[in-house]
Amino acid sequence: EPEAIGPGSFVLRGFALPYVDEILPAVAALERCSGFRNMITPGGFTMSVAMTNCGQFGWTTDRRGYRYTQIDPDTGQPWPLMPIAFMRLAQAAASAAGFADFVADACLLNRYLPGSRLSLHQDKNERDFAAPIVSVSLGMPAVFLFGGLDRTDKPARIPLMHGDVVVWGGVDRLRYHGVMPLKEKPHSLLGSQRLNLTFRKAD
Ligand code: MD5
Ligand code: FE
Repeated sequence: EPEAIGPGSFVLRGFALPYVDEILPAVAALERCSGFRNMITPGGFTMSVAMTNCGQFGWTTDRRGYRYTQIDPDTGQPWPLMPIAFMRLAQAAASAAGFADFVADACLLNRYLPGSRLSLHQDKNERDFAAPIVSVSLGMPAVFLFGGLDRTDKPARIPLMHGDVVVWGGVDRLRYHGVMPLKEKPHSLLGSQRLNLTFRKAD
């Protein structure tokens, strides 16, 4: 029962729930190698969302710009391997939304605390926009802002809850989007945080 929110975008409510017991220990393990950090934007602002990555490529930002790297700049080591359960979840969700054979080579992990937000932006550092992006929401609920291809298009507000998965593809892949400041409504399993896993084909 994928719920279409755009011509190429689908919400799969609760799709990640059967994976949560595998995902949380895997996040705990990978963050011991590459910890969550608040990255700096090219404009000099510290992001309120804390990020890390796993997989062959990881998304980073600093004063020099946004890019994908194979090495974690904080450790000088490769990003942690993508856990098998992550790969299975991303592929199954993409397939349920009609995107066959999705193989992610990058997983960005976003940790939101109360007040953390993501301002309107496009995801365009990937080489190939034909592949979808699969996004998994865990923990506290958030209001997702789903805009248009023009920054000034008024965004729709989409509530995303623990276990929800969104697949963004086709003509929606380059739409502006963001996340409203996180409200504190503690989650039974994750406490006062929201964790978002974003699977991409970066290369
Ligand atoms: C989040 N993260 O909830 C979101 C989920 C990011 C980011 O936006 O860049 O880390 S991914 C949402 C997304 C990806 C690609 C396209 C669109 C939305 N879209 O067309 O709306 O932390
Ligand atoms: Fe994004």
